[in-house]
Amino acid sequence: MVFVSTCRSFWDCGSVALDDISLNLGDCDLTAGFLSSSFPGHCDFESGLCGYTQDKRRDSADWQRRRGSTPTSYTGPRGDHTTGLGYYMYIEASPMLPGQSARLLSHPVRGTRGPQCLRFYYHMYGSRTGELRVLADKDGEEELLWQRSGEQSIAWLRAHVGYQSQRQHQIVFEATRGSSVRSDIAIDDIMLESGPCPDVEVGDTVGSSNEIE
Ligand SMILES: [Ca+2]
Ligand SMILES: [Ca+2]
Repeated sequence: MVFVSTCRSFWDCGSVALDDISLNLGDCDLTAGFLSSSFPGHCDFESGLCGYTQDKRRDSADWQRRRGSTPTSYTGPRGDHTTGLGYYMYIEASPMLPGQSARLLSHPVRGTRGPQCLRFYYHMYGSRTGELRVLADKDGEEELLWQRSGEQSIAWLRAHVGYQSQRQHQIVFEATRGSSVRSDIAIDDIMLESGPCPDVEVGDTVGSSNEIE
């Protein structure tokens, strides 16, 4: 780690100071295990599903919790997002048929008048990757909040989803298998907060709602 201070010019060289630097393994927002117990809206899947549940009625498969790579080559992550060594949730495409989906449901979330921000990391790598959708289920009435289709990256990508719901709702992660077994789709480090999504940091090269980690 190198801190570099550069003078703008020979005549314009003010003072620069640094203080209280700390360096931790893992994502800046998240420290594995710690935040999941103290923030109910956050789940890193390290010690379980944090209250997320499988949909048993409106899909044909379940999400699986796993660490390390998925069993199929050329699809799925090599490790989780939190630390690289932890757990994530994913759909295993091999036993599923094309077009079949698995849905993961959050706790009921209270409605608010103001904006809410859902942040999570997703992994969609594989030549025939299907689709990942995020919905807000309000008593069976579903609103599409976010979606991606097809192969996105070999890396974990970040999603910021700002939305508003005055009614109680559940967040639904719905992954649909693509046309081949190379269609594993994974998610990790979900965070749900009240208030608008924070501005994306300087240096984001992919877009306002999508950042390579
Ligand atoms: Ca994790
Ligand atoms: Ca299911």
